[in-house]
Amino acid sequence: IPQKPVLLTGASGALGRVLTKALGAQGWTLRLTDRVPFPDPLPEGARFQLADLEDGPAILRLAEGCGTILHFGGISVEHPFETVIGPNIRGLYHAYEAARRERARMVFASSNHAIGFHERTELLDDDCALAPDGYYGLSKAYGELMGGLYRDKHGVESVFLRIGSCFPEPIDARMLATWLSYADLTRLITRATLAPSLGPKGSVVIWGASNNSRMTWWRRDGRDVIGWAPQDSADAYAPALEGKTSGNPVIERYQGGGFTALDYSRTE
Ligand code: NAI
Ligand code: 15L
Repeated sequence: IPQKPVLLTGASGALGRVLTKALGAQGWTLRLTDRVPFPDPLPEGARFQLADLEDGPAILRLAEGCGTILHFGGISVEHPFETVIGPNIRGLYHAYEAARRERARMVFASSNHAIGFHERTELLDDDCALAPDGYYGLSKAYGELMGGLYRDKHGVESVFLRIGSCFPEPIDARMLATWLSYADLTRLITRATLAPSLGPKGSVVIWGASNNSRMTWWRRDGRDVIGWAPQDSADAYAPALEGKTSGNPVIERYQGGGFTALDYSRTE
């Protein structure tokens, strides 16, 4: 288990609750925060504090003494620019300032939507071009760039998790490729936190998908550096889900799926 407390932002959200339960059960000392109350019983040794990510001094205080920041808080789906910018840009800056002050490692919940406008026929490595599919994806791409700045200028380590679709189970055909099980997420966060080194660069990108045979879009990443390999698979859901496509050619063309088609006005 980690030697220092671990700060988890977005603790009251779907993945925050999953991680709180799982990491708390492993005996981790968790500092939890969100702008809405934590709805579950707190694991032993965990503390929850309400805070807005836009409140920089509050985030600095929360991170005091922490060795890792699991940054899961923020807007988690596509929204107008003005809605995204506060939580996901200003809030992210506060989280990185806290990591810099504490010399803590950042584990950033990035998203496949940072690269969502790559076509499904492409096979991407971790150094592929960013191709955000909306203002939300753009905020995740900015987060990865900010992590690069804090690495190069201040030596802050980052694990950038380009999470696919992390839900209890896959629910459509796209998720036969993109699904990440909760158990694989938990193991991923454990390795991202405990890995003694992030290699010579000081940061790694990880494609956050389970061991799905339809995941033919994402290839090389830093999983060997942290010692993670997914163990679950969406394959068993294929008979039930392979017909569950959208019928929309834009959605089916791009890796980001539904987000790419929102407010889409290209005509050619
Ligand atoms: P969620 O929306 O359930 O949780 C996000 C949490 O952040 C919420 O509890 C919300 O109250 C909190 N939050 C939002 N703005 C805040 C602010 N200004 N200050 C403090 N807290 C704030 O999302 P979910 O599904 O748990 O995702 C967690 C993270 O993982 C997000 O950053 C999301 O972008 C990322 N992610 C999730 C994926 C998934 O499949 N669930 C896929 C890719 C990325
Ligand atoms: C995300 O980034 C979202 O947070 C999540 O709600 C899903 O939409 C996921 O991507 C996905 O692409 O399935």
